[in-house]
Amino acid sequence: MHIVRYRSVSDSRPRIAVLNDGVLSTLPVAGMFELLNHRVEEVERMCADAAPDRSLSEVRLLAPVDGATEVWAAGVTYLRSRDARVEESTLKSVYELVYDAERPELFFKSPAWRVVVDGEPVGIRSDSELNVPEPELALVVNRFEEIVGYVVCNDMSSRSVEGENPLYLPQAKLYAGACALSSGIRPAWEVDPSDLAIRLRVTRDGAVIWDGTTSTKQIRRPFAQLTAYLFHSENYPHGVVLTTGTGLVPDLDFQLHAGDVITVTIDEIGELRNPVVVGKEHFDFLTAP
Ligand code: DO4
Ligand code: MG
Repeated sequence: MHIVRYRSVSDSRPRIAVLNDGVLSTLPVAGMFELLNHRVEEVERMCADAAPDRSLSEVRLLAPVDGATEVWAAGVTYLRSRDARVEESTLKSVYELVYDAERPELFFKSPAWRVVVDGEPVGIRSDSELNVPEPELALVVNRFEEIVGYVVCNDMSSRSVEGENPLYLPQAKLYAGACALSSGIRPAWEVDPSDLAIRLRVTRDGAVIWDGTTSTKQIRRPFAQLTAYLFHSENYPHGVVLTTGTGLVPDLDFQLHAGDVITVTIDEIGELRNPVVVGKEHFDFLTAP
């Protein structure tokens, strides 16, 4: 089962539904933001009570966030991420220190309206030479700091901008098309996230040019520690998505190009596939009325 946002041709207003074997059961909420105002046990009850009302083939799936829900990201939570950043950066010690520190690295990634979904493009900055996808498991957290479910995230990153100076992190991480989420939220009551395979595959002109797999078991920090720091001094009245960091980073000789297709798959959670484009002009659709 997944929880999705969808739009149908007969109704311009996005709706929230449970998706089960190609059948949608619409939920009586105004948006995902309202669902994330409920306790997990209430969300579970609402999902169980929903009645099937349409087929997946009649609708378009949207990004799984809306309202004032924000996407935040944890960084350097896997050894591979620490080592890759030490390799690329002019200031290596910040990454070694944060990997071992009690306080995790957390950064703002995206408001809901900038998030792209499966099938839409992801972006590369036109002033960046070295760019990678970051395949990550993301937590969907309600206003009470409870994990409601999980989605697949691609935390697109400019290695050259971040590598030049860690203070450029917001420019390396927040730009048009940098945050992609899979459309379906896999409910927390249905899955154990402690050892899920995360796979990244990049194809160019139909041929695989990068393929790798890791497991959520390799993460250095408990999810509850990440959410505790996120909620320590801030409130998320419409809930929040927290992506938990990457355990897969290609070597420095790997470069994304326009036209590449990135596929991130997480066992039991879902799949996210996006073509790569360069430049913000490809993302006018995010601001169209
Ligand atoms: O420290 C920079 C960002 C790290 C990150 O996004 C990751 O480890 O996934
Ligand atoms: Mg990341």
